Amino acid sequence: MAVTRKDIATDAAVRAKYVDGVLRLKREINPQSGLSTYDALVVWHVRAMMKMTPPTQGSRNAAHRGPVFLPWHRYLLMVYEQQLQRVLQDDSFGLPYWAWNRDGDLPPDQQTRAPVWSADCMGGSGDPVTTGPFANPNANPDKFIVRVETNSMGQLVAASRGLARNIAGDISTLPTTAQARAAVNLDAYDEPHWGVDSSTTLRNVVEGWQPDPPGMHNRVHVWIGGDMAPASSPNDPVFFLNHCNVDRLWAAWRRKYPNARYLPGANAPASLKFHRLNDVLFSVFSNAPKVSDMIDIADVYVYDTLADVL
Ligand SMILES: [Cu+2]
Repeated sequence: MAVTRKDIATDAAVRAKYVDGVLRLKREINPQSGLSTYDALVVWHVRAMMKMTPPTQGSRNAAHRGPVFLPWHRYLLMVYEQQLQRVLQDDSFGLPYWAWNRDGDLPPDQQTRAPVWSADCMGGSGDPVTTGPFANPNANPDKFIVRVETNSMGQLVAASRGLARNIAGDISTLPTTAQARAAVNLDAYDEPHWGVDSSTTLRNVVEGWQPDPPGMHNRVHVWIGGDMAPASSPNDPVFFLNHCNVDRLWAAWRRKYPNARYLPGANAPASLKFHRLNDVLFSVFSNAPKVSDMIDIADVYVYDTLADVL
């Protein structure tokens, strides 16, 4: 039975469950690594970002700046959703999304005060964040502590501090619904040179490299700032809500263009390793699926609505 993924801004029950699930995954410490189940996902994301794909496209990595951006993050979210279901003991729990495109339609000063930033949801801005369930760990009984981060070389290092955000500090507005619809309206999934060049394809535009960078997904990361900026960005639980909306755009595109194909295909050159249709997704865990396993997921989850972005 497929679960339904809902809008965190409008569903108070799913909001409370998501926060509870995050805190449970943060508390669940693996005695060998000293890291929590939640933190292991942060490590996985950093490792994927450090995994460059050979030999000439040095900027493309095993999860970003190329075609696999959407399927790889879909898999990360599916693993995360399964872990949340386990700790919540609720097989019907669907990972919520944050429809940042709807907040992006608001005047700039209202975007920072949208429901997702309320004290019973993600909380607010600051270094450390001072309101909400992930606020200042010294004053908060749940002690939401950032335990891993990346240094200036992009390498993983240990940390012990509160979560940081700098909302609307570097850029004043979120992407809009009109921009999201324009992305979903593009009929090509991706195209040569499969990177962050001038291509206006679904993947390149949704990731945020075109037409006015930073756009879409990238713009959401920059707008929130703080821990959402570096490779360790899954440290902020809002990371997954952002990516769930990104995934929703892909689902909308599949609805609009049911016959459009994922590209590149299985026979593309080895320089596109990790990004081809039959490549195994990069993972630090065993039994990772292939890109092709991420295309049809309607038996795993559905979105409550795609109408706003179609
Ligand atoms: Cu990512």
